[in-house]
Amino acid sequence: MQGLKWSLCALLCLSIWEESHCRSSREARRTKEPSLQRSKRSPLNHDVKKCSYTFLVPEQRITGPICASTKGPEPDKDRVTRMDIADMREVLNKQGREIETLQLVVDVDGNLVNEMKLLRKESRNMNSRVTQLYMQLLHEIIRKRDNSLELAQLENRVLNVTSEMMRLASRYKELEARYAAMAGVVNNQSILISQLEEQCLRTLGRGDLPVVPPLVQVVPQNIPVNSRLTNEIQRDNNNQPFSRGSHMDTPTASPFGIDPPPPQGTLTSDGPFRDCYQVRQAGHTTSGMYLLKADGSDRLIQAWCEHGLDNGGWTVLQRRRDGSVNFFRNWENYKRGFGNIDGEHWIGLENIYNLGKQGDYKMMIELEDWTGKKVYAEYSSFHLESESEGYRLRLGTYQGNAGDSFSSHNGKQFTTLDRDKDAFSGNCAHFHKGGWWYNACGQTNLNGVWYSGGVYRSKFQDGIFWAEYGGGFYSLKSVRLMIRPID
Ligand SMILES: [Ca+2]
Repeated sequence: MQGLKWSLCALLCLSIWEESHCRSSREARRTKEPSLQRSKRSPLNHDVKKCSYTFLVPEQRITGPICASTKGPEPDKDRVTRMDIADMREVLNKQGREIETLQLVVDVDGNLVNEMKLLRKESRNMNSRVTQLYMQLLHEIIRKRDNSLELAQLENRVLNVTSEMMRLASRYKELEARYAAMAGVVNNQSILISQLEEQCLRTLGRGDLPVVPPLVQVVPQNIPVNSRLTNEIQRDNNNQPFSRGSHMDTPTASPFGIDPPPPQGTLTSDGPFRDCYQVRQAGHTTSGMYLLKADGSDRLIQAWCEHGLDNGGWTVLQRRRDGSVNFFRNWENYKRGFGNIDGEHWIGLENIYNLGKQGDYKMMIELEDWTGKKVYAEYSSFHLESESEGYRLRLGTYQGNAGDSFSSHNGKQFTTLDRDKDAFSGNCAHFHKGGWWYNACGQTNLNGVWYSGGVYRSKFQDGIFWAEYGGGFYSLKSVRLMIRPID
């Protein structure tokens, strides 16, 4: 309460002093007197000065005893200051150490910050990489979906092609059946015509003519399809068989191997060899003409060695391919051989006999129809008996895809126009226009007349036929008879 009264008093005195000071200032400005008058006027405000003894009087004589009542002497002051300085130094040192510690912390924190920055940068890189991988994954998914679509389209196309193939196959079978029926009609008509011709001759009183051999009536299921049937069926055999060079069709490639057109004069300086198998063993791999000499024979043989078929080593005994050589010949010709070794030829019965008696041989007969298809008939063994036995045929068992039309000739002697050794009352060579191991007369006539186009029209079955493959009125395009030692 006492303090409050002192405070109020002090405020009152302060306001009075301020008012009087301001009034004296205004008076001073009004009177424009020097500041000396103000110092003279100060005794007039003595009552006010008594109230404000503590702070407001500027004279030095009042201040000492009143305001310094709590302060100590100066020597004490100096001693405390030195202690304070020591304390301060200690504090400063402490603070310095703390600053160093803080600096270390700051450095560590800076490293942490840098590390954090690096981690953030790495994180950003990882994010971009993840995004990139995600895009790649999306692309891959899209691509796979496209591939699966493409695959489905291809499958559809394959299915369509397959159904189309099946449709064509069934159509082909229909055509084959129709062709077989037509070929049967042709065969029957030929037989009927022959019978009618015979009846006519008898009616005309010429019944003393020789009996005609029975015609082959085999019409196999797989008749070679021939697009030229309608043209060739009307051809007469008298116009066809021996016109050299008029039917030089190039044979198609053999399904068994390479069959190039043989060059002339490929006879090697080696040899002679006992057979083409020995030629092959001597290292010759090119098909061509080679000189042979069978064991126990002084006779040199020019032969065609086939090395492009079934490992090679085949000695070709006979070849037909273009009708360039006449095969309607006598005994002596068939005994010695004729034709061109690099084309159509017959190697000779005596040569076949000499070759065959050297060892155990097998026979391969290769047939080609007019569509270029090749089939074969193989016989497990083959040799001929001597001329005194009429070069009797000795065959083993059949295997192949041409059908067996040769076994019925097994054990038969060779017949030519001038030497009839067949089982028929007449001469089969006369009717079939060739030389062969005729029976009465037989299921095959590979030395017959070379007709162009396949199915032919003839009074007798004199074409190059193989009854099990095409029937008696289908003349094959090319034929080869070959032998090789049994493996
Ligand atoms: Ca006879």
